Amino acid sequence: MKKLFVFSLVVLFVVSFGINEVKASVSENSDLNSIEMFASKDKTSTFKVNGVCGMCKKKIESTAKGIAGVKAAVWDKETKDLKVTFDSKKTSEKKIQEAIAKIGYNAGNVKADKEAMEKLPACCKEGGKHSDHKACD
Ligand SMILES: [Cu+2]
Repeated sequence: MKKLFVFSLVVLFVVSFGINEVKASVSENSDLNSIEMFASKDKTSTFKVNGVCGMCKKKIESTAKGIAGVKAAVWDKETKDLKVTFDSKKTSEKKIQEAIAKIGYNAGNVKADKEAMEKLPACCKEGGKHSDHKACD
């Protein structure tokens, strides 16, 4: 009789532990994550940014990534294409372009802020050459 009691305790323990584990894995994988993924609308768009060198690349990419909602930003020095992935509920292509224009580059149809452009190293200005400035690669 005692054996049966112990046995049933063990069974009870295993069963309740098992249930907890199932609960834990349900809440981990979860509705919350999938709801969020469902709610966020990721968009990818590509537009031209008239940077010149590797330094421009860093600035352009970090400016884009600094905007809330931007998930990825890659600028190609050769093609001048900036490819951005962003949550369209948090930001927009236009906002990203305006932020980049503010640091001195033409972005898509948004023209560079003139003052910021004047402050760029010579090599980073439109038509600049890498050899114009040692800091530029
Ligand atoms: Cu540059």
